[in-house]
Amino acid sequence: TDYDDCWLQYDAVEDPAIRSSYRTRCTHVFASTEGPELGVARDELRTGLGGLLGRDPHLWMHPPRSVDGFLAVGRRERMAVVRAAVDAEEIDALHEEGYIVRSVEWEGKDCIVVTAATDKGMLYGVYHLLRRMAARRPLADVDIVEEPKTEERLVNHWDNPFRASVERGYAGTSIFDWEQLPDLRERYRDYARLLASVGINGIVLNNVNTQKPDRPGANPAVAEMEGWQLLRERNLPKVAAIASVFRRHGIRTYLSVNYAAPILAGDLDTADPLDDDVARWWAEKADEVYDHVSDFGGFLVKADSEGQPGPYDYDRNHAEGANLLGRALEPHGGRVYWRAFVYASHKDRSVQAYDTFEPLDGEFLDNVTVQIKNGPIDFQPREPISSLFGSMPETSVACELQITQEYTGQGVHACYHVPLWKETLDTDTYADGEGTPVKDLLSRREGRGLAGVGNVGEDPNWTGHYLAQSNLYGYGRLAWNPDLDAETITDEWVRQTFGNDPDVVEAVSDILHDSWPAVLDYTTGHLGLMHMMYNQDDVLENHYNPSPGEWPGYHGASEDGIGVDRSEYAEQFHSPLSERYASVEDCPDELLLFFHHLPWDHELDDGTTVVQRLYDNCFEGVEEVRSMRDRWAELDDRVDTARHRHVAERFDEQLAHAKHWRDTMVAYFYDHAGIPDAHGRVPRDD
Ligand code: BDP
Repeated sequence: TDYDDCWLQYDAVEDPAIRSSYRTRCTHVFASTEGPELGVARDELRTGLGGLLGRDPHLWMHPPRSVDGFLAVGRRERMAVVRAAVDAEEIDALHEEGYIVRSVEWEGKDCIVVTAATDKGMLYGVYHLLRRMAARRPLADVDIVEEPKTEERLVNHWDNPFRASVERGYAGTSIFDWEQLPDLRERYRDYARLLASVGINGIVLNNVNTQKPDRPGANPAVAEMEGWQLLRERNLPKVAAIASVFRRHGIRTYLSVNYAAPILAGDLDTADPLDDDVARWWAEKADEVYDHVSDFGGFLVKADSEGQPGPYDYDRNHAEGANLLGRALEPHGGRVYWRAFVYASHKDRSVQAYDTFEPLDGEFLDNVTVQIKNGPIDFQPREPISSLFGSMPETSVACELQITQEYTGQGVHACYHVPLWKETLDTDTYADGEGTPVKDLLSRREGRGLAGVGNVGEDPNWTGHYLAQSNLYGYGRLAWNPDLDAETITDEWVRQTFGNDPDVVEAVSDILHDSWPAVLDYTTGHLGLMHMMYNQDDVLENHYNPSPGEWPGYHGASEDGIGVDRSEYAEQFHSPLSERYASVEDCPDELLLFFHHLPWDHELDDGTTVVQRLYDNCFEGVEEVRSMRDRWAELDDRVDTARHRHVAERFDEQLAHAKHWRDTMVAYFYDHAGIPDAHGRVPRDD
């Protein structure tokens, strides 16, 4: 193909001992052929083993004879070799998406068994095996029993159908060609492979902004291009075609819908959730969708937010709003993802979600999930967790993360989000006393899990920046198991993507782990400031360049100090988080100016003043980028030329842009504080 394989590179094993051990066990493959997911598994084994072993594997319909060993993929009840390796009780106890990968000696042969209770489980097991081989880990005594820790692991793709674009997509145009659909492109399959390989089990195809009233192109002449059009009968075969590809990879398809769809796509004059005609319209629409896509996942809704219609238009609350759709989907086993990102009356947006949703806890139907962004503002480089986590015990909740780098350098800067997400997931909400981290609220219950706003586009490297592939990979792995630590995920990704040269693994891992702190330093000064970036809409660079003067309400800079007093937000947390955030002394530095407005010369723990720390961090951020760039440069003979050059150029651009950020930020701070930098860097002489 003319696009990259990302982490499914399958480079040939060079070490003779490892290669021979792999060849003994995996040259011959006895794999079930039933079920579509097993077809995908066999294809992946053909490609993967072909690459890793340096020769095509032989696929058998029965256990191969006269060989030293083989790989068996199938159900226990169908294969004697699987029965020799796995007890019936083990399978019975296994989660339906779980799997077992185990070595066993069978009739004198060295075998590896991949088995599960479902075909999908076996597909995941095959990906696990290949991942392990890509990292050159031994197979001789392998014994893995794996189950996902979360049920719902979604990518929110944010495609703008018929516009060939992706909202907040920085990787070129859209891969979905809605004009040509239901004709399929090979790329859809490869996208599905990438997602399945990390355990993603749902995809919302289109953007949550299903209608863009205040954006360019939003006039009646282009209404044909609005996302809500996907619900029209004539477009459902297109959705069904995509769904057929994802289904084989264990992924259910969902759509974002417009709350006013009964008016827009139907002929009603209201979308009032308590109106019988409206309820009937949605029920019939759901029937129609399921006629085309029998395992359709459900609807995602952005309501009463940034110009999108919602229940508030009819003086109804968000439970009434969401349950209307829940009832329509319920007979088909579908689910509503209802976003908590509501914009309404509040002056400071941080308190809005809790005020809107917490009082409604217990009123949502079982098949409604409230989808909550990790933080209260909007995917900023760092935010405290949303106060809704741990405040809705009777409601299914999902955590929405941004894989795409909207506020963290877009397709140009390296910014590895896994440590950011880990921070959110590991934060203790104290909802049930100590030891109730966010990740536990998302685990092991139907309707709970993670939703990641995607970063894939038509670019040959899929994500705009080769290093940004790590964010898609890391998101999937964390969604599967939020307990994984960042280092493990990084190591897996680097080995599969750039190979096992220890120097490369170390250097790329270090670069990834240094990248978020660097971005935090030069884009925020690293004390918890929000929205320092350009916010003017309608331009591609929106949220990319510095523009601290634009929305001072979010960061509170004035002559007497900086930061915003968000004590009202702090109060929404359980104790002791609420007290910790409310106290200037106890609030962690990295969130200090999120919660407090402080004088510029307020002294931090180490004796530095606020303004001095901001200066220092902005300067430091640039040096961190320089050091990432230099480390990458040293890999020029270790990474293939095309990828090396691409990333090197991005680092040059990032360095120049980081300086621009630094200079803009420190000048802005100086203008308000009037206090020069202790090291003479601000104000500048020139
Ligand atoms: C903001 C994005 C905007 C999204 C919105 C959302 O700038 O494109 O539509 O969030 O999540 O971050 O709904």
